[in-house]
Amino acid sequence: MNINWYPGHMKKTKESIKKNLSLVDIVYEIIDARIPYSSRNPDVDGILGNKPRLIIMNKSDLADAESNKIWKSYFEQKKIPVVNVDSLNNKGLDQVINMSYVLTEEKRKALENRGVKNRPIRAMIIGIPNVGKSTLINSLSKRKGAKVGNRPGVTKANQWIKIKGDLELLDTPGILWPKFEDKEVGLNLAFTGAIKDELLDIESLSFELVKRLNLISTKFIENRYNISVEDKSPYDIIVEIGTKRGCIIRGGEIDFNKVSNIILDEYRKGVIGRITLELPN
Ligand SMILES: Nc1nc2c(ncn2[C@@H]2O[C@H](COP(=O)(O)OP(=O)(O)OP(=O)(O)O)[C@@H](O)[C@H]2O)c(=O)[nH]1
Ligand SMILES: [Mg+2]
Repeated sequence: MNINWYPGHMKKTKESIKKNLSLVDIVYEIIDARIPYSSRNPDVDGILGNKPRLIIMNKSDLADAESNKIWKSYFEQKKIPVVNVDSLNNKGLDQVINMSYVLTEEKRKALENRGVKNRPIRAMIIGIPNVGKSTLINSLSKRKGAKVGNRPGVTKANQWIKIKGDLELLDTPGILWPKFEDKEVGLNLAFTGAIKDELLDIESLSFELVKRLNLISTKFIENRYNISVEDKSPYDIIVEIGTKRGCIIRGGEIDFNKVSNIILDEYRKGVIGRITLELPN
């Protein structure tokens, strides 16, 4: 889903998230492990205030394992709790549950002191489009099951889902706007599929991706497409990949649209490799 964000829209979103914030004990801020900086909403700290928060680096399976560790310690140094998750394959979910208990200890104690016993921890997910909010909700709820239904006294529209460890999760995630000001960030979002391929046309985007991948390591393109990239421009490389993959139109010309889609698609699916696009400064 792609959303055009306008100031009015952003304000509304912020308000509705703040309203939901008052219903939960902890927030899961979900980001893309391949672009942990670019996939964070720029205003998230202000929106969350002092609410306990857990950063979920989702799609960790698509990101480089060593870079996952680097980012994890980066956030930990900033005293922001973080877990690596692959919500497509249910990896890291137990850590999410355990950390939820740890991070809400104060709140649980306060409730107990007021005589409220065994009240489930309530959580909600927030994140920019396409980071995996729905997939995470599904994988967390699969383990425990059914919807709780409308809770009396709580806004009708809010459905709660029981998840493992007697937690409850708000079934509607907060969809936040991405950063838009920075060109590099825009490219990262487009490479990973977080925004529609409209920032650049698909052909320019694949050129930029080939350039970027080769900057990280030439082995990715070389191994995947079985070609040498030495002394070749992105244009030459794409022509070679296109030829190999039979992306040819009448007259023997390269079908740049087709080959560009192949390259982008293969990066996004992780078949070119587990590649993290940015590291902490
Ligand atoms: N490899 C991998 N793919 C994932 C993971 N989580 C989500 N995906 C994929 O990422 C894409 C987007 O996932 P969604 O759960 O729809 O993302 P969303 O945040 O709900 O997206 P919007 O509702 O559009 O904002 C889907 O193709 C998922 O299969 C993950 O941990 N690993
Ligand atoms: Mg969704």
